[in-house]
Amino acid sequence: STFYQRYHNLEDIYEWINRTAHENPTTVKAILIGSSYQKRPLYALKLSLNNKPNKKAMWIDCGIHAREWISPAFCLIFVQYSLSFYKLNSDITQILDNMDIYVLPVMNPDGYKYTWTKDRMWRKNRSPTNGTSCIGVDLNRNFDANWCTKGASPDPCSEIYCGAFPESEPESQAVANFLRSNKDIIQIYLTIHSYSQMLLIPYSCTMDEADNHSELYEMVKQAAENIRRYYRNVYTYGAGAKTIYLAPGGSDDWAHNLGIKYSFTFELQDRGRYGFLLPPSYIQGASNEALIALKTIALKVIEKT
Ligand code: 0X9
Ligand code: ZN
Repeated sequence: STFYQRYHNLEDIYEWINRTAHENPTTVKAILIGSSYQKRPLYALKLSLNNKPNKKAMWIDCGIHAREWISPAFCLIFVQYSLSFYKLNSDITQILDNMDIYVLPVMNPDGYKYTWTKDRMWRKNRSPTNGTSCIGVDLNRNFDANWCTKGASPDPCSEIYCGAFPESEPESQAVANFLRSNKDIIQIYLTIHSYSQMLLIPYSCTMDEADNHSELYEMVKQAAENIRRYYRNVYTYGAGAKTIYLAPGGSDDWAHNLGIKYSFTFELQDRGRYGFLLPPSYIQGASNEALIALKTIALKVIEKT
């Protein structure tokens, strides 16, 4: 199997980031957006395939939740695909001709490292809380979107602990700061999770519909139809709170409220047979599905603007 058909530990991913930036000096830049609780760097890759001025942008983050290994694997495949198939595949060419893409392969490096060394099923980051031995905040409950209401927990021992206050964690703060600083150019926010095969739109933090709900709904519907048509696999879709569960403090809802109107969470394969322990032989197929959904959405956004 090739490099991309395997899961990689954190050190190998850092090496890959470095190598990818160095081998593509005109099209890829590694941007340091912050660091984790344990002081590991958070590098996003900026893909900018042509010099067209005033381009819009898309943001993709992977690995918010440590045990969802298919997520960083997808980010690596996506970067590789973009660099290899620009000018060969018309969809990715059109996308990259119209927007720069920022890719954060591992948003939660401390947690990811921990899943490789200590506990494969770890979800949260690794920051401690005073007065308890329980470790970690759920970074996808730590954003400022109806923070710590129903669907999140104030208990540091919970898997869905929201943290001491919104953006209390260096990882969520780094992403929020980057998006705030670049919100005028970033049109699409995409965050990759697993598992359950869902394409989610805001809101998850309330039962309310987003202001552009029907537009977003049409996009995930078409994306799911394309996955079904090309790969014969079923993805459900819709507003997070109604499709999966109420879950406040998520990055997608927060980005939407910031003004990044096209905001999505993808939950990749599978539907529970292997769950978080998706075998490496499924990486390529799962990533192909996410890729076609991403293309469907990005092309729609480009068409509108
Ligand atoms: O609960 C989550 O954070 C996500 N599911 S997961 O199994 N990967 O943990 C769903 C996130 C949906 N979006 C928001 N809750 N904002
Ligand atoms: Zn997740």
